[in-house]
Amino acid sequence: MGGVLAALAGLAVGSVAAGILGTAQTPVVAIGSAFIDRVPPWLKDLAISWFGTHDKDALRVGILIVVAALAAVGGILAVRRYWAGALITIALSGVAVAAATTRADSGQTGFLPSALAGITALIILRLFSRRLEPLLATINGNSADDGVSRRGFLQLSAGVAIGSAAIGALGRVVGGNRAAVANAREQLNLPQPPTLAPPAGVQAAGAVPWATANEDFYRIDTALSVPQIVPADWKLRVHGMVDRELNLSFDDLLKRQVIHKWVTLTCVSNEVGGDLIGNALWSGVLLKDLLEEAGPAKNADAIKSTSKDGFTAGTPLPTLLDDRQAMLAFAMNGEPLPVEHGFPVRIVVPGLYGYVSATKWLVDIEVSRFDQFEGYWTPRGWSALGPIKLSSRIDTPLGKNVEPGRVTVAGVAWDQHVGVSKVEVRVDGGPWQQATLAADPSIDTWRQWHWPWDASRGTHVLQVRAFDAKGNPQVESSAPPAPDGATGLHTVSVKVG
Ligand SMILES: Nc1nc2c(c(=O)[nH]1)N[C@H]1C(S)=C(S)[C@@H](COP(=O)(O)O)O[C@H]1N2
Ligand SMILES: [Mo]
Repeated sequence: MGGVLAALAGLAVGSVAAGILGTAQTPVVAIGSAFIDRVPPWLKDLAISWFGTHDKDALRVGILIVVAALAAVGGILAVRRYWAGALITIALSGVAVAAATTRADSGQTGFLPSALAGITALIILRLFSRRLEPLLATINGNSADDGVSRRGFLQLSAGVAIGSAAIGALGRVVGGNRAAVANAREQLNLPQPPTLAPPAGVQAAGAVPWATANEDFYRIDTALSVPQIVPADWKLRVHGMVDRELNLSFDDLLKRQVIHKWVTLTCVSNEVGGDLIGNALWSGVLLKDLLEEAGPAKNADAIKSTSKDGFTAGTPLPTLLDDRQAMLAFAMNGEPLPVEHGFPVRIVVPGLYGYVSATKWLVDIEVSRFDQFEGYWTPRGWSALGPIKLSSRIDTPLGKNVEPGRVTVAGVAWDQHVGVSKVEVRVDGGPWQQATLAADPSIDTWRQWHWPWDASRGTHVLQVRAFDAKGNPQVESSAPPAPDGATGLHTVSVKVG
């Protein structure tokens, strides 16, 4: 109890210190971020499949439970031997300090919140063990004032609990960066796309809409605490193997020619049939223009883009210079980028998985060569290059009670920057039947499809496959997401009647 309260007080002080210093490195964030940087890919995939996009909440809770358990042990030890409890406290905060100093975004003061948390916990643990000494003596029959010392222990507990809560509340106030960013985002007046209207799509009940709303857009990143950047403070440096280094402010960006383009983003971790994919109207400036202004060296073949929190992606230079209109995006569906989706500026490259291209909270672009660096995920077991694979998904009818008769089967198929030419569906392993494709503004988005099914009573297996623009069918053999994207046919079982 004393140990847990000491840890709580320490964590509260750590959060306030982080707020005051303007660093994201609270002790929990420091440990969590360092943990995320080191987890093996299979564990990351497991976390995503168990907790979906709540994987980070799960990690936070997990860390708190482990810290509380260790702190409780420390508290129990400290009753007999203060130094034994103190050792656990020092070890815990030591881990947090070490974690904080290894983070790219921690700056020079990133370790301070964790250090202060440790010192606070040590002091409070000492107070508890002082209070408990007389109490122990009473239990052992050496003293008579047990009422007094018991009261003293409870008073101290209440005091520490209330103090921690108050400090925690204060932490929320001084952590005002979040509010400042939210406010600046509200105030932004960005160039609007001519129309937000998506092309007429498939209207079947249960069909996933062609355009994904910002609130529904999947989120994947390594950021335990979302980087908070005020546009006025945003700077982008374009450097490396270039003729001229560029330094751009957010205003500089807005002065350039703005483009608006529908692009379907996909995560390499998306399982067959998964939902780590979304389609949005992005607004921003062409990377091609910027890079040509900087003048990439003839022998450069990649850019290394870096986020505020140290994530990096390696993207092939040709995909940024060809006609696919790779961009520095600042708006999503007519709104400034949501903070979790990279505010104020991110990269969007049609045709490449997010991990090799879609850097959020972008701050740096280095023109380079693939033999000179590795993006964040490459040394973690993922392929250096990440072109999106042709795939398709059934969205309806799923897990519903289906009546016999005419049923609309519908879904999406995608092969960004190649294009989808045909989608087929089959029932119970029977002949493949051609589905109808919805209109499509370009080859850089997914395509909706639908197929009328005369469903008979019983349990049936539906499968879908797509063909690319050149007529190549989707790969049917099953492969997991690692190292370069899942393959296989989406197969669902439907109960009719
Ligand atoms: N800064 C940063 N950018 C990032 C990532 C990240 O971890 N950090 N993850 C990438 C991955 S793996 C994907 S799939 C996309 C997801 O973008 P979204 O969260 O906006 O859907 O962002 C990419 N950009
Ligand atoms: Mo991803």
